[in-house]
Amino acid sequence: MISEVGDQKPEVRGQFTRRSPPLADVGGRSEVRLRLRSRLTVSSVEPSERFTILDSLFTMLPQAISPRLADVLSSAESICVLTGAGVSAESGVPTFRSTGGLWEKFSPEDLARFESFIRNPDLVWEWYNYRKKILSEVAPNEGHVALARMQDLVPDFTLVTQNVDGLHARAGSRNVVELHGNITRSYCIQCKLLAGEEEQATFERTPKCRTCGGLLRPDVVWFGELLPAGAFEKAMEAAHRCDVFLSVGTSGVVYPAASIPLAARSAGAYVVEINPEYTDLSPRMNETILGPSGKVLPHLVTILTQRHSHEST
Ligand code: BJW
Repeated sequence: MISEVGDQKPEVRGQFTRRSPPLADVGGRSEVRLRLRSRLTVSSVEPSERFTILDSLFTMLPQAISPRLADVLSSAESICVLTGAGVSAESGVPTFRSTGGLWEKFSPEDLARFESFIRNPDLVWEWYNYRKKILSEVAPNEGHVALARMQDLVPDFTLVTQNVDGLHARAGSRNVVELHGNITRSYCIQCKLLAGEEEQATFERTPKCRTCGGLLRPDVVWFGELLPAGAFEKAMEAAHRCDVFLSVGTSGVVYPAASIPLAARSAGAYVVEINPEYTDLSPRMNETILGPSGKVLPHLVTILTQRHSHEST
């Protein structure tokens, strides 16, 4: 847990405790769960530095992976992962709702709705261009890379993301199910034609469709809009057939994406959340690993790799 206190000098106090999380067990399985929680007080620390602190602490803690999780991973035939903005945080991409997140500066009501786009398309494009600029300057982190490696270590692997940043594909993940679209694409609100990158390159004002002159909009899903055809269905199918489900770096407040881990749990999967903080979903997980995904996910890959090498000998 991190808290910022006024404008004092940077100060870090770290302490690890094994404690019971504020969890109510849901579903049929009863687990004895040990959680390793890092308790930190960080004053006047920039967001990028906060990760460094959590990173360095978590590096020391492979034992934060519970024996139960190691066990289910060792025999899992099918794994499904849902990621959110937190998985890209260690790359330097701001999340939406955390302190210093995107919504702090820009209200979602102003920017992530079709009506708002119609009211002020220039403002919305300015926001997306700001985010595209950040993306052009960052690279996938160890969490993205770990998930890309995972796809080759289990017979059936599905990566579902709410992120529009394309970092999973850049890390080498294949067939990523993108629930909320992709920021690199845009389409015409009139004739619906997808536009090329060069049409979006006129960043001063809202770009226009070459074919019909209509306004181009980012190919992302705003509030009140339907998810891309087939994406949610594909995610739910994977959630229903998986043995292990990982919910990584999402606050779990946006639906229908947040219902996917819950569906996996109802269908009998072992559902694990990876996040430095507890979320709305935490009480309904089998376990929550409190830590940054860039440090936790490589530990899971190590377990899967060991199993893989056993199988191939
Ligand atoms: C780390 C970390 C580290 C930090 N490692 N972790 C059912 C119930 C209630 C409401 C609804 C419902 N069904 C539909 C709704 C309405 C609405 C909704 O959910 N509203 C809620 C806010 C209440 N949903 C919709 O409108 C959806 N459409 C829909 O349902 O269509 C059917 C329909 C049609 C017509 C009428 C009614 C229904 C569409 C939702 C679209 C969401 N779009 C956005 C913008 C996308 C484009 C863009 O990027 O610009 O998607 S909003 C934004 O939130 C974005 C994200 O994908 C999404 C989720 O955010 P995420 O990823 O969880 O990020 P954060 O910031 O919230 O959390 C980051 C987490 O990372 C934190 O927990 C950190 O602790 C953690 N973290 N560092 C790991 N290093």
